[in-house]
Amino acid sequence: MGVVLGTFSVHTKQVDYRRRDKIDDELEMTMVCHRPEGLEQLEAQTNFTKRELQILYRGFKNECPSGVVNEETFKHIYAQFFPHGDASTYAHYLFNAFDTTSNGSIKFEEFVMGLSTLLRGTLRDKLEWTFHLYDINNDGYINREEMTEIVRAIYDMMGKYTYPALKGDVPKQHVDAFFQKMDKNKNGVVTLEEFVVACQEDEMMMRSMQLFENVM
Ligand SMILES: [Ca+2]
Ligand SMILES: [Ca+2]
Repeated sequence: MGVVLGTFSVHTKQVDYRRRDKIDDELEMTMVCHRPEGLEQLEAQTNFTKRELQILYRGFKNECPSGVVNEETFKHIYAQFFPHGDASTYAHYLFNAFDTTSNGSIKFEEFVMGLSTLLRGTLRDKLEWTFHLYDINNDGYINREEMTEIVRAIYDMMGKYTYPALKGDVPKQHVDAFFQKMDKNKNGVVTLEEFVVACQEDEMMMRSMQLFENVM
């Protein structure tokens, strides 16, 4: 999660440590001008406080003055964090996972809903979110092609220079290992339940999941 959040944690620190009152005033002004719909409702729907939502909103507006994130912006932000790799494919899938209305842009509301799950959700919530990220065609199953796509995208993002040990056929080995453990009934697809069970019962798998979490 460090990546998307990196941008926002900076703003949080600024608000925490620098001229709090002045920035609070400024924040209030910003909120008056660009108040997202139903902040109270968002507070109820997420695991963030109203103040946290205000701070997140300020960061969001700084990065995306138009009030929505499009895929290009998302890719641009990701590229900065992975200068040695090609993050565009992974950013594409991640964008789709945040864009719950599938209209090609992420509103603040969608952004904080995703963030709330990934940062403050239960383990089950996080695993469900990750499952939907991997289920590219959204049919309720992760098939081998989807898993291959995602693993390859992560490897591309990390880049050959960062991880020189990663070579050509490693993604396939990784996918085979995932599938062997997750596809309990050996029918060639992984359901949400298979995914959750496999992640929870296997410490290695969980560690690997957390590795992936770090790049979200
Ligand atoms: Ca699928
Ligand atoms: Ca299965």
